[in-house]
This record gives sequence, C-alpha cells and structure tokens, in this order.
Amino acid sequence: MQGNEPPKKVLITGITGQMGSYLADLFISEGCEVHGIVRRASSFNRSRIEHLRSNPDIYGRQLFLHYSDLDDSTTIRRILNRVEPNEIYHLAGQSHVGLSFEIPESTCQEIASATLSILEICRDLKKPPRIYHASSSEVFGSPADFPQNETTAFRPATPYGCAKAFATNLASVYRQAHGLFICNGISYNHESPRRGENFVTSKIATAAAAHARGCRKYLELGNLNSRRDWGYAPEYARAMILMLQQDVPDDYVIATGLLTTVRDFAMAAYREVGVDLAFEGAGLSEVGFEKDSGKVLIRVNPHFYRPIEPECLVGNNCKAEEVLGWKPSTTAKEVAAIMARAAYNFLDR
Ligand code: G4F
Repeated sequence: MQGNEPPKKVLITGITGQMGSYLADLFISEGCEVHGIVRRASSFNRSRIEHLRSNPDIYGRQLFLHYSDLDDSTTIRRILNRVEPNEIYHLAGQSHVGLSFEIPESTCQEIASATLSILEICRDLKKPPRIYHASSSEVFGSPADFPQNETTAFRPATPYGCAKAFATNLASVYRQAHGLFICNGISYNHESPRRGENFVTSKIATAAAAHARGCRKYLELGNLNSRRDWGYAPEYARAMILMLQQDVPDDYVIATGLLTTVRDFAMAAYREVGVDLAFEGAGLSEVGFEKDSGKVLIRVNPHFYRPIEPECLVGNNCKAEEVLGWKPSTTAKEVAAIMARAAYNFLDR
C-alpha cells in the first residue's frame, strides 16, 4: 500500500481454517482490511484466528467477521455488496477426501455448487473482485502424466476430486466467458501445526508428541505406503497471494515435486521428538515400533483405508516458479519435524 490509498480489502471464505488463518495473518501484517465469512455454530471453532480476534487493535478495525453458510447465497451477496472486496480467497468447503466417500452430496454442494454461486454473485457486482479459487491436486486423481502440470487432464478418483474438478472448470469458464479475474491454485498437500487433526500429518505429529511426553500408547493409521507431495502451508499462502497480483489471471500448480510415504513422514516426526521408529510386517499386519524399547507405537487399521487412493500425485511447479517467482523451500520431512515440535511444545503448555 502507498501514500493515502485506502487499504486493500480482502475477503476470505474459510478464514478459520489452516490456510485462511495464514492468509489473514499475512494480510493483517501488510495493513489490509480483512473480512472473513464464518459459519454460525453453537461452539466456536476459531482457535486459528483467536490471536487476531482477541486483539482490540485488530478486531473491528482491520479484521471483520461475517456470518454465513456457503449455501446462503442471499447473505453472501449482501456481504459482498457491502464489503466490496478487491480480492476474494475462496477456500471454504468440506476438505477431507476420505470423508467425501461418506458424505458425497454435502461435499459436492459445499465445493461445487457454492463455488458456482459465488461466481454468479461476483459476476453481478459493479466492480468484480479478483478471485482465488482453492483447487486441489485431487482433480488429477489417477493421472496419465507424472509429474502433473497445468495441462494435465483431470481424472478425479474421489467424490471430493470430482467436486473440485467441477469448480475448477467452472472458474476457467467464468474467466473466459465473463472476463472475471479468477485463478485456480491447484495445490498439493500443504501442512503445518494449524492442520486439522483428522489429516494424517496432524494425527502423526500429535501422536508422536504425546508418546514422547509419555501419555499415549499407540496410533492407528491407514495405508502407510500412500505417498503424497507434502509442502509447508505458510509458503503456499504466499503463492495464493502472488497469483492475484499478476497482470493476467491464470491457473498454477503449487507443489514441491517430491513424494514421501506416510511411513517416512511418521519416522521424521517421531525422530524430531527423540523416538527412533522402525517398521516390520506388511499391509494390515505392519506395525511401527520404537527401536530402543521394541514397543509398538503404530498399528494399521483398515478403517482408515480409502475405497480408492489417488496414485502418484506429484506436482510440477515450473510455471509458478517462472511466472510468480514462487518456490517451496521446506521438505516434507522438515514439515513433519516442525509439526511434531509444535505439538510437543503445545503439550508442554
Ligand atoms: O492427510 P490426508 O487425509 O490428505 P489427502 O487425502 O491427501 O487430502 C488433503 O490434500 C489434498 C491435496 O491438497 C486436498 F485437496 C485435501 O483437501 C486435503 O487437504 O491423507 C493423506 C494420505 C492419504 O493417502 C491417506 O489414505 O494419508 C493416508 N492415510 C493413512 N492413514 C491417512 C491415514 N489419512 C488420514 N486422514 N488418516 C489416517 O489415519
């Protein structure tokens, strides 16, 4: 921001989630006015933005929260008309891939239909904002290309991936047909200490910390051979912002380009808190045990297996590097260490 220009106004759907909270931190630190859409619930789930909300210099001055559900298009329209944001970061929606097999309809409503309705509302605004749409590597599902880039065909393998593919295609159509400035960030897994606890990285980090503190027996996981392209969430937030600062809207793969197994992620997390893990057995009978004591710390539970698992989702981030100047610098094993250390320190408090 320069001189007497009014502060940039950004609106974030999903502000209470991992990425929404990192974006809010970044924008607040840059002096922007941040508006977040939050779902009304009987219990508060705002721990990730509580440091901003409880700060009287920020809340009500730089940070504003608005109640709405994603399917309440009347309210969303009213909020957008009133706020007139310069940029929208659309992140909200059911984000658990495994769960999307259990609740496919609401997953599709929250991801696909809600994106359509936000785009329709934006199309009608006098001055449509720039829009970031949080797409996902899940659109590639069982890809024909390795690594995947912006031209790789969508072949989703999960209800979640289908919904994201619909929303991503729709965003491109609205860009071309209606001239909206909208970018799809096709992000691969991005993790941090703010990750929700039902994602595998957070489950592992929390269990490692609890074990190191002597207060947990063992952890149950699904497929230990699963491989993911895991990056560090705060770096991905930076990429999202960069996309909307370009002259022309476009789609970008945001990834590290490296695959790590769930097993290796777990070894790195436990190592960070002083526990050397080894694995033996295979499939459902594989266990992870502490080398020193022989104690079993990880068991496989078929409950956490998925009906279909996307294979070899690994991204090519060349375009993001060339155009945005964005490059990840934290490896999956470093992310595991950061998360385990944070969980360990949290238990200390
Ligand atoms: O941590 P996950 O649940 O993440 P997943 O399914 O890759 O999805 C995440 O990343 C996507 C790409 O960015 C996003 F679109 C999506 O919203 C979400 O953020 O599972 C990672 C892997 C899977 O292969 C899963 O089968 O870990 C395997 N896994 C093994 N045991 C487990 C477990 N996953 C979970 N959640 N829980 C387990 O116990």
